[in-house]
Amino acid sequence: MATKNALIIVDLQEDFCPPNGSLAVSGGRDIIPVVNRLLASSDIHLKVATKDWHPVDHISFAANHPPPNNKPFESYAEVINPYNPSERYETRLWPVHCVQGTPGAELVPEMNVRKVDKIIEKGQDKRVEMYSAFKDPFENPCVSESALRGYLKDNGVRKVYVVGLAMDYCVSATARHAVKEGFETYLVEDATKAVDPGEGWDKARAEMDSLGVKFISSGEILDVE
Ligand code: VGL
Ligand code: ZN
Repeated sequence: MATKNALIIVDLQEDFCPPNGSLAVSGGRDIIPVVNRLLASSDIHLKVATKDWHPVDHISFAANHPPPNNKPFESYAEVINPYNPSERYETRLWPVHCVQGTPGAELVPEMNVRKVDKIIEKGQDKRVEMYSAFKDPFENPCVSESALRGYLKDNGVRKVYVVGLAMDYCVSATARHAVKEGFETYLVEDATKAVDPGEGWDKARAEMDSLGVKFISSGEILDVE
């Protein structure tokens, strides 16, 4: 049997999209038609959508930190791994976004969700940021792991196409993680947008490249049909 592949649609949710998203990524809505074409492709065997799914007291929300270092997009906070207190890192603070059960956490309604085989939630543990849709942090001791790795492995997937929002945060972390987990990993460049489209895009692309993520356009995938 030919190698099984999967589409991973990262966080294509209202809060990451204009016009009303609290953490709207510029052009975020424009990728939806491209994602729908990929969802319709019979050359992609398994389709997964992830949802950023935070409790209201999540550590990544600027509003949950004391002033003056609590400005969304600008401030950073120190995060301590609860299982390994010597492991500390700076993490960027965001507007309140994708709170469980709120309209901002909904998948965008234009996406053809009937073609999605599995929805995977991430970022539920208030103590850690979770950009990667696999787990966080990557190295053990892990604080938060989603069902993604098991779902892909159980279904015999070897190759993944990563799309969604935002390219320089959750998409990049998910693609890098996928490589580490042994998947042949492609970023579909016309099906993603960055929070910081200039420098942020370039830096994330270089990071993914150095770890072995490959780059492709949706046309190259859909052409083979
Ligand atoms: C994301 C910032 C905070 C993302 C999630 O989906 O890229 N970015 N939470
Ligand atoms: Zn988030």
